[in-house]
Amino acid sequence: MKNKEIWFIVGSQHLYGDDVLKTVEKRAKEMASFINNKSMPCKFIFKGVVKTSDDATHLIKKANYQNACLGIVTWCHTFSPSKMWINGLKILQKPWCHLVTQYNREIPNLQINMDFMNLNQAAHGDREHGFIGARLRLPRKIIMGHWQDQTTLDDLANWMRVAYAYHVSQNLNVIRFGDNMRNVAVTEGDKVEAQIKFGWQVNTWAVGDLVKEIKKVTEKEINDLMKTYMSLYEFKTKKLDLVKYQAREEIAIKKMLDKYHAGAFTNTFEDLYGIWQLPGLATQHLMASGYGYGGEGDWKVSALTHIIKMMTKGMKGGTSFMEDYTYNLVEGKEFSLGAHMLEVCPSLASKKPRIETHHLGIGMNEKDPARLVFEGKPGKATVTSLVDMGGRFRMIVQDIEVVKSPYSMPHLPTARVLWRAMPNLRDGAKFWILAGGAHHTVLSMDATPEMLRDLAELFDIEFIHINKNTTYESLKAQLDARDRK
Ligand SMILES: [Mn+2]
Repeated sequence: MKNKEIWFIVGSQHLYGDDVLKTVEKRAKEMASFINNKSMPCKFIFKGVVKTSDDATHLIKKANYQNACLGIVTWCHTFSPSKMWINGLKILQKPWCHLVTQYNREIPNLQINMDFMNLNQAAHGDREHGFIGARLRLPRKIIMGHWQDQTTLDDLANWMRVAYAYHVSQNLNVIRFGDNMRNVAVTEGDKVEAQIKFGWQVNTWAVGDLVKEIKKVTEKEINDLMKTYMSLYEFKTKKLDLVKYQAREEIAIKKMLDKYHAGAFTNTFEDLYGIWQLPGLATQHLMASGYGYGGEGDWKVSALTHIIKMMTKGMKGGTSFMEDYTYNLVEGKEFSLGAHMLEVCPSLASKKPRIETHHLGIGMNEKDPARLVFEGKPGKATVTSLVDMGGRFRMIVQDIEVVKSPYSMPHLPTARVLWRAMPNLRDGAKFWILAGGAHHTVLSMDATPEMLRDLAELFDIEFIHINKNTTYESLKAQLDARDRK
């Protein structure tokens, strides 16, 4: 992300004379360098003052074909007649952010005169620019505020992360080891449509291909990875051969992912021929390294886990594949318990995860799979689901608050996260189910609803946000409007 570029393009015109244009350029450079020095996720680079239709088209063409460029930020220091932007914006293939700002923060009471007004007219320049974005029906992020304000900078940083996530998505390969779990509906989907909308190449590899890789892993490779496990996790098992087998699986899966430039994978307990046990610890540690995972062949949630992990890279929270498991319906203590059979990412852990080995009845596990057991750290988070509605995709995001669990659950052999759903469990679960949200989600303590909404807009898919203000009527109206399409 650090090496990618966001291009800052400033709008003006020739009407005001060369002196004004020189000032505009000087200020734009100063603003770009100020923003770039604020440790943004990507480089922020001034690319020019656009004065004509040819200027705009030329720069946007360049932005389209330069791999390092993730997207453009535009701002109109003066009035920049928008007909000159049409041909350029029509061919724009990358994310666009319209930064609504102005150079000065305060109206200079004693100095303000007509010269000042002619130079500093972003307030109406940006409205002209905004109209053409609306008229062209282009997805665009609008950020408003003084360019030195922390809120403006934070908004810009988050949008850069979204632009990076969009780039990651367009280049993502997903490996499916085996098919989806038999008879399950929500993990299905149109893989051709997914490639058109998201860029994902979702393809199958035989479990036998993985078995071949598993056999090739050396003792030295396993011992090296065991050292890493020892440095990160507490060993609560004496069955080291079972932990070593997970290391062997992790190394083999990683080799295949890297060989095919894949960022995400799936498997299913129904198809483990030639493998001793379902990868548990292996999958958990791969997720901690940034790979996406989806259980039971769920390639949509796997791809989304990887994309959200990349979008929030370097942030402090954590992101994981998740599943709604069980409710606590005691009045005043209404919670959802999220977990999976084995595969929850340790980036969510409240303290050092423990490696444990336990019997797993589901699937073809010859021996007890090793897995990381921990409790999730408390804090605000989102759960996100992506479903295929037939001809179109829908992203459903719910605000949640992870809580410190009042239950120690000493016999639960999996990682677990307990949360409060918004607006409350009774309505939150009802709304989620009404919208068709899956039992598999991506839980993120870093991705905000706004980032996810902006990403959905870039993908050109439906977006539903369940939050503290959601009512049955508001949600039903949104869903009905979409289902009528
Ligand atoms: Mn599952």
